[in-house]
Amino acid sequence: MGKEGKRNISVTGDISFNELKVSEPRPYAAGVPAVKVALEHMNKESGLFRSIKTLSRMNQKQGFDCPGCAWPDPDKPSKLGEYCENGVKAIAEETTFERVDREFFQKYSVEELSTWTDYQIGKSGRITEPFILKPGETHYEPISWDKAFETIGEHLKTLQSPDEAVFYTSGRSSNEAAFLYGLFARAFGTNNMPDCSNMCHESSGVALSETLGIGKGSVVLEDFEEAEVVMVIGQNPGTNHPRMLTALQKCKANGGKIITVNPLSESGLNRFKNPQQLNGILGKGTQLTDVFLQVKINQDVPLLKLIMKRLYKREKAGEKVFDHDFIAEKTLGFPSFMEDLEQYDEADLLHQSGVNAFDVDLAVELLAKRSKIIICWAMGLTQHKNGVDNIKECVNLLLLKGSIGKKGAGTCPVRGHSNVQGDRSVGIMHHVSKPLNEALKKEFDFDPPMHEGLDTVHAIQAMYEGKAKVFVALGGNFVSAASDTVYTAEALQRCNLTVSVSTKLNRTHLTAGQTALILPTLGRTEQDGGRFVTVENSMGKVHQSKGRLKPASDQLRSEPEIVAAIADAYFGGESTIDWNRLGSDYDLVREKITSVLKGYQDYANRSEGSGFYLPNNAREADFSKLPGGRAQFSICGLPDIHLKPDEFLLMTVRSHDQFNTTIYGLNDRYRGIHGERRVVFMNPKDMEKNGWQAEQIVDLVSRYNGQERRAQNFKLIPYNIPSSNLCAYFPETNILVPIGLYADKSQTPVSKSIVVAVEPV
Ligand SMILES: Nc1nc2c(c(=O)[nH]1)N[C@H]1C(S)=C(S)[C@@H](COP(=O)(O)OP(=O)(O)OC[C@H]3O[C@@H](n4cnc5c(=O)[nH]c(N)nc54)[C@H](O)[C@@H]3O)O[C@H]1N2
Ligand SMILES: Nc1nc2c(c(=O)[nH]1)N[C@H]1C(S)=C(S)[C@@H](COP(=O)(O)OP(=O)(O)OC[C@H]3O[C@@H](n4cnc5c(=O)[nH]c(N)nc54)[C@H](O)[C@@H]3O)O[C@H]1N2
Ligand SMILES: [Mo]
Repeated sequence: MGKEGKRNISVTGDISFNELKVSEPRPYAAGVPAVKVALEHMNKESGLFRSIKTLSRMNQKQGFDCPGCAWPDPDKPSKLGEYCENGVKAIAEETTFERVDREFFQKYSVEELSTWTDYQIGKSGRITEPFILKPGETHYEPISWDKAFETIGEHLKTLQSPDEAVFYTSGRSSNEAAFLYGLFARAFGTNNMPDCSNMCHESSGVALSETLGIGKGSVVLEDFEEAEVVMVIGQNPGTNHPRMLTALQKCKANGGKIITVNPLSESGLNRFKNPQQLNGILGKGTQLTDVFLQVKINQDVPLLKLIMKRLYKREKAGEKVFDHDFIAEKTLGFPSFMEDLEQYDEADLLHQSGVNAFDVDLAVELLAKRSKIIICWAMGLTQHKNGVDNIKECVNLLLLKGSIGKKGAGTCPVRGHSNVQGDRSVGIMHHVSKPLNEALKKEFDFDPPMHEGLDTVHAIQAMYEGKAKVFVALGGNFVSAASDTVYTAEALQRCNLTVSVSTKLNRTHLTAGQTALILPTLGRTEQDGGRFVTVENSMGKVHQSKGRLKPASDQLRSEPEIVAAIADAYFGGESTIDWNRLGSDYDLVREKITSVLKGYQDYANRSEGSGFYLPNNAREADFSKLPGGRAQFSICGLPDIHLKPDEFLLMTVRSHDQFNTTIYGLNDRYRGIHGERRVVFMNPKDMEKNGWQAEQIVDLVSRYNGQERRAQNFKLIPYNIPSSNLCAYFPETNILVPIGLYADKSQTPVSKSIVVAVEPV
């Protein structure tokens, strides 16, 4: 323990090296190795018999929703079970035999645990009962559920204003838990509801709402079978949404073409060997990408402008390239958009994008002749200063081609967490929604707060400045996921109380407030007293999820129960809402959701089986709520990135062996990295120019606004990446992302464009 009773917590853990082995990147994704690796993970964590039983229920009707990504399930799932290697790893993590129990916390202090790597922390297992870390104490100790809720209630009551509390949500919570949580925050009196979307697809939400009138994508899974062209921009589905490869494979089988835009040639977008097909196991698999545009980091806007200019050139030459009927009937702003586009110089755009002119022509050729176009994207577009513009530029292209609101075409922001979209739909947001507030008032008879709350970045700043004092997290690992790790850790440690509703131990439990509580909850795979919950996938379909396994401990409570008990402890019976009943009766929660929100009628019945779609105006090409009743063209400027000669632009990505801050293992098989995470990918010419060697040890240093931030100990890996660009894994590099640097309008930290210097040690 340090001076003044402050705990001496490491925010990075051990940064020494393991045993790095480098091989050539894989030429294909999945195939037999995927099956093998998946089964190894399951067997190691939770035994083979239990694994097979679990997997057979995953993503099936009557089964549970995979706790991995939000990619939708087909209506007719495979008899083998509908899952991928990384879904299996997610299950293995949750069903592990390891336990974080009384003995564990007696043995290890929080200071000692903080010196472990994230990998070691995560592997310590499932939390078995509620624990408290008291002011000045070094070890967590058990606490009863009642006492834990009482402690939270007391802290909340001592606040000067409800806005001194922050209620964070990660995207694994069910609709039922999230609805209750949002209801409680508002009844308590604040809109301080930052959520993981703020760091994820917020830029998509903002851009799509402003241009198409809905913050979600417009396509459904079947659209991939009809699409003539799918563009995959800034996304690595082979690792992060492996089941999407099956959809791309179907698209190709029907004659569709795939254009990939990425600084890296990701294996998953090259050749795909579907492990659920004989040809995938024995044969060569399917070549997915037809045209690969190796764009420089954050140069997608110049590239898209170049593509649109070249399409326009063909249009002017007499070809029918644009959909003029659609443009005239359904859109606003076309003339000024074209006028703006005219002013850019093609050679400049080409140079800035870093892409080969020949490849651009190939892409233009594919796009010119086809109109059923889907654009898919993820973090490669959203996590930049101009993240919102990146997406608006994609929308511009789709509008020119009339590729919205018809079969086989549309927007496809590929969501991250399995229920991140559902949490938003049922009310987790820091913005004020007037219709929602009015409906809540009518249904529950209280006045929801009408002022904006704090998003992730601003919640951290408020905690740092002492303006927010209680932090509650429904899932997630806030300190490791958010930007500027040292600053964020300090912000949390300045709180009077931090509360984590969690399945497994993580670093946020260690960067604790003066008092900290860990409330252990059920995972997706686990039985919840015969009840089911509901979730919404990336394409807006709501369906049931029901766990089947015996819970990791008989002391675990469900998220809705925990949220309701916190509310009850705070209100002490003086509320217009019957919290205890809502916490136990999920049907009642669903009835309330139906009364308060549109699109959930006959909720429980319709969510059975493959579920039901929520209303989606863009899918219907209905833009009546937008200015002029039309979809909007947007004028987007070029990205404002200017590197000095010794500077690089760093993107922070996921390895093949992690789910966000949960580290499954130390390999990134597709990129040829084994046994180590502290690596940074660099163009061989940049290495040569600086006289640096492969596997040389360097620090990455950000000097944003004259303030130094340093990530120590990385090994340089020569890699096929554009010059002056770098790539390393998150969360090890979050320490470099300045808290004050985030996307315009969406406030998403710029995790994909961090200006750094590379310093050999
Ligand atoms: N197994 C597994 N599945 C996951 C997750 C996980 O951690 N593990 N995380 C889940 C979550 S929450 C999310 S949000 C998604 C994330 O899914 P992705 O967005 O696919 O995840 P990232 O690893 O961040 O990959 C970003 C991709 O964008 C590229 N990229 C980076 N910068 C740029 C750029 O400026 N332009 C372009 N065109 N490309 C760029 C990178 O090279 C990389 O291929 O996955 C979800 N699914
Ligand atoms: N540098 C950098 N930073 C990033 C990103 C990036 O690309 N680069 N990506 C960002 C993105 S896209 C996202 S979404 C965020 C993710 O941010 P978070 O959602 O906050 O982080 P996760 O790592 O997904 O959270 C993992 C923890 O969730 C808990 N957990 C798991 N399952 C459950 C459950 O069923 N219930 C409950 N209550 N808890 C559970 C476990 O305790 C586990 O330790 O990170 C962001 N941070
Ligand atoms: Mo995400």
